[in-house]
Amino acid sequence: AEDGDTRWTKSVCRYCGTGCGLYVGARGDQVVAVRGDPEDHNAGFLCVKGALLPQILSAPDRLLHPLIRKGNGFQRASWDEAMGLVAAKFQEAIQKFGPDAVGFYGSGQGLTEETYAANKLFKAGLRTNNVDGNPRLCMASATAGYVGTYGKDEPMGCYEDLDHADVFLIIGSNTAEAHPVLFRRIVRRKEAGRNVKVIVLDPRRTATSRIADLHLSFKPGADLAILNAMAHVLFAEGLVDDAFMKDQVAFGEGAEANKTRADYEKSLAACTPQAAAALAGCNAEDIVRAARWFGEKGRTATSLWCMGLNQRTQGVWVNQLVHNLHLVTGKIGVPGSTPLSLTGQPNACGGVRDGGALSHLLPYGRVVANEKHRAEMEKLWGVAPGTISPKPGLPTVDLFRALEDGKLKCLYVMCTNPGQSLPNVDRYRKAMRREGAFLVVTEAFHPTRTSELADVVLPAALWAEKEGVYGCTERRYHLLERAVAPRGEARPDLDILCDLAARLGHGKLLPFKAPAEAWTEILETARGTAYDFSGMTRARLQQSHGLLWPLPSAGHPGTKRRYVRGEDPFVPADHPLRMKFYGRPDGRAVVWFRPQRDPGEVVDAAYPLWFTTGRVLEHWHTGTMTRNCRELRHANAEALAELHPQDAARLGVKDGDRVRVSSRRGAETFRAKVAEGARLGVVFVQMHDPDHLCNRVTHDAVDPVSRQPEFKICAVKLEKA
Ligand code: MGD
Ligand code: SF4
Repeated sequence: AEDGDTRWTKSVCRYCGTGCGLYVGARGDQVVAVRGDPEDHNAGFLCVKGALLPQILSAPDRLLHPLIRKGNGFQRASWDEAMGLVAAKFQEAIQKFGPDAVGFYGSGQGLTEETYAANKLFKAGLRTNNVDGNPRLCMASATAGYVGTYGKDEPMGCYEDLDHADVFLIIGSNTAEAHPVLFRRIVRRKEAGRNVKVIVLDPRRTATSRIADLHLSFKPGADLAILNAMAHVLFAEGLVDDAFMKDQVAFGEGAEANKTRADYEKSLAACTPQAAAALAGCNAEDIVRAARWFGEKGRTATSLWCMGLNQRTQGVWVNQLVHNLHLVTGKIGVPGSTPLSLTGQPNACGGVRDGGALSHLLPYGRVVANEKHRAEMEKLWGVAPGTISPKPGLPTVDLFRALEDGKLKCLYVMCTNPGQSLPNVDRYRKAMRREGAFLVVTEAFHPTRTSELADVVLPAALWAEKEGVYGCTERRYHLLERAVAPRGEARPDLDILCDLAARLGHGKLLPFKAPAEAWTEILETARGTAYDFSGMTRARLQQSHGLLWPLPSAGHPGTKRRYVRGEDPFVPADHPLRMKFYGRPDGRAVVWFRPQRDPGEVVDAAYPLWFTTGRVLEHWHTGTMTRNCRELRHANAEALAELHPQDAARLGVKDGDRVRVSSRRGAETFRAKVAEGARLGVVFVQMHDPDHLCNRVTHDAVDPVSRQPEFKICAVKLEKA
């Protein structure tokens, strides 16, 4: 639409997994404004990051042409020269060492078409499953939690559930800062004055806990005990739904869902609130109160969680313990009652999880290890039977360890900044610069903490400079339309991948002249799966303000609540029960007994403080974009080490002092912030500052199932620097 000299195109915010719809206003080749889409789920609202998006496109450190490393610096190169070098290196590595000598590391911020193309090129063309991405650092535990409990990934609920919830259980999520527009919706619900209760489980007092009716602070890692104790209270006080459990739920322990309700109750017997409180350093009465509010009959309950649960060596288990609360109370699949994992990134769901762009996955619920799934994808991708390797590839931390030990020779990094965002980052920064390793980075900015390590840096078109699909937390897919031309010589990642495919002799696999052509192919790969959105044509996406799958035919309106009779097209209208968990063969969801376990590292005499990391309102991830916005940079300039006043007094540290935080892996210096909200014994640092890398300190231990690293917990000491 035109408005004076300003053209408005429909798009989505570049940042968090809330996925706010917006319009981009451009004049000539400049984006001059954004405004929230009043017809989208965000009702026209944007947070401060979204509102300041226009500044990032014209930032002074935009990369405008390809670069090739020369010694310790870089030289400008032509696209042909740079792509020729990349293709030659990849070809040489595959010829000499086989397909698994190369890999791809992508992002929950790439467009769906881009991630799809990379996945197809590497798995069906180059024949390696070494395709992983930053959703491994972000949502892998949520994914494995859903798959273990319901048989399929992705939440069953939707944002509208927030408008109907009587109780919010917010655990391991600082929603107010990380998902501000969703937080606004929770606040609005609370202010509507229907005795809405907000329970926040978080070791720190945060901007989110400010609205809590009950803030339960606890020792990092002790939340498994608390959630089991809540389940204990629900059974002890008869706050469970017997009929729902009898008809819709199975019980399990370990890997098998072969237990009974009686077995489960027996396992819970020792999980008393008193035992949990003693372990967690909180009040037993608070656990009881939280369980009573959650379980109260006739009231709805929604739980929300994010990295505080996912970035853990017990990430999958603790996810499943949240699902348990909903399944034993039957508070699921009705407006206002749902477990809803908040997604970190704007397209971790749509592009990577749904699109199957992790090392063990294939598109739309298929897995590498399943012969039938491989055969289906080989047919859809038009490659010979047996082309896709049956061996799952390397998940993120292992991928970078393979770069370290020389097994991986070439890595293509797209739309992510692992030189800052990996845990124990100095180890992997060294691996990226190892003699003999070849690192390609496609980036919109330079230098970043990864591009500075690369052999070739390729300039990528950014956000409104290209077109494609994003899929956010609630299974809502949106089309982002191109508003302006890319800066300088930058190209959309899809173009770059198609160019690379052609140079590697796989042009036929990626013949796409435009993203819409890739989308048409993607619809076919989703058809007939539990993700089916084959009715979501480009034209419908253009006309809509986001559509929720399943959406299996052109006329289908989309699905707000999955697995629910009368809403989900895959649950027969005459199904005798109100829900059908069709992801599992018996149609039942599983309540898993998962006992408390310690995190990967615990405090001791040498490293007596807990260390935890996360996001702040003003910044996005590694800061490449938001630190290019003047107002955001000024509002929150630098990562500070936040600590409790008593810890500060004991260590002789005052506000603003320089302190050195060290763990068994590495150390970094920060200025101290003595914060009332900090928990005694816990230090918090934001992850966004490229000049103060908290990941020098974090732990690269991973969850045994999801392989997601434990960014949220490790042991440190703190001294005045
Ligand atoms: P981003 O800053 O999002 O961080 O970490 P990263 O993904 O590494 O990196 C995206 C990069 O893509 C930016 O450098 C940006 O400039 C570039 N870019 C933007 N648009 C485009 C594009 O269209 N194409 C290309 N090619 N590049 C583009 C995030 C990661 O960090 C994640 S997902 C999580 S959940 C983890 N969280 C976390 C934490 O909580 N604590 C600590 N300590 N570390 C963490 N690391 C993880
Ligand atoms: Fe963007 Fe998230 Fe803010 Fe919405 S809440 S405007 S998606 S950063």
